[in-house]
Amino acid sequence: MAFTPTLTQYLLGQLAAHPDRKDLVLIMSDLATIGKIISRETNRAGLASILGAAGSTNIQDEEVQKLDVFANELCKNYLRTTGHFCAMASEEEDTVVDLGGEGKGGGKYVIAFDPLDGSSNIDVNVSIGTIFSVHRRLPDLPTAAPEHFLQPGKEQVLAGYILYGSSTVLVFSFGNGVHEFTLDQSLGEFFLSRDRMQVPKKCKYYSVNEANFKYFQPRDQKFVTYLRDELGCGARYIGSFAADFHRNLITGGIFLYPGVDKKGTGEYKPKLRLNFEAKPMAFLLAHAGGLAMADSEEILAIKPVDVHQRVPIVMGNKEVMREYATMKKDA
Ligand code: AHM
Ligand code: MG
Repeated sequence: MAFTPTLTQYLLGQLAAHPDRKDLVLIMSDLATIGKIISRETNRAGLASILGAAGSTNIQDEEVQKLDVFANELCKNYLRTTGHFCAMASEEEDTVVDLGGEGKGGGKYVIAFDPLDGSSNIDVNVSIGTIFSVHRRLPDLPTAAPEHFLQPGKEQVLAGYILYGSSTVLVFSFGNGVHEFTLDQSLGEFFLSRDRMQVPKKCKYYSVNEANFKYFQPRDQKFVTYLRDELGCGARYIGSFAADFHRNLITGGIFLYPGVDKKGTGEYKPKLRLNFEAKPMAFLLAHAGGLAMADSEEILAIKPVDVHQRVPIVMGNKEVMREYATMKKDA
């Protein structure tokens, strides 16, 4: 019987090789525990009747689902006990949350969460995910200062997601390789399933809500047409970013959520959030040989101006992304 390393073994190996990474190793272990709890709740959500809307809206006027509330409260309350974080920002929180880590002798980091991404898919048994992004706390600022979350993505020290799909998988990077661990539910342990992930050379799929095609800028329309008609990519779109990202990371593909102008005002509005969705995925992609852009900028280079800022996203295979950059210049 062959064994692959458990997450614990992998993290202990990281600790031995990089003693300076001790805090991050402990943080990753805490995040894995959070993932196990959300995975359990997701699996029994129907039974526990916690599916459906909680009856409130978040700061972006989207309906909050009960599982979103659960996941958000869990992230907040669990991480508060660890002492590693001074603050958390969440897609589900209007303002930055003070996690009080400073008083526990630490609080050197801040974390941004999309506690349950793809929430429109909860009630229909389609994959959802938890996305996280960790930065060092900035010096000389109060614990819950928004400025901690206005750092560009290239400053992330840890990013990843937990995807609750046919299996629960954890994908993360400290900035030296992207790794996937799969949860054995019966043992409650994550096992290494893909080491040092790299986006395959071939761009197999394009993933976009094509119903929005007519509302895209001409250059985004041109790129989608190129992917479909010239590169011959197949179409795959789940509508859960973590799930769409994960598939494309494994199979090769381009994910797009460009700005849309539904009112004909000439303003192309993005949907996905820089801190909670774009930055962490761009970090993983960069360490897996891909590239993520927001219009003409690399996502990792963008310094957020607002904690809840949204950005257009085009990301995936580097060679194909280079074509996108060229198209933009010509547009
Ligand atoms: P959410 O974080 O509120 O769940 O919204 C984000 C989701 C992403 O997971 C997904 O890529 C996108 O919204 C789907 O949007 P659409 O339904 O417009 O295609
Ligand atoms: Mg969400």
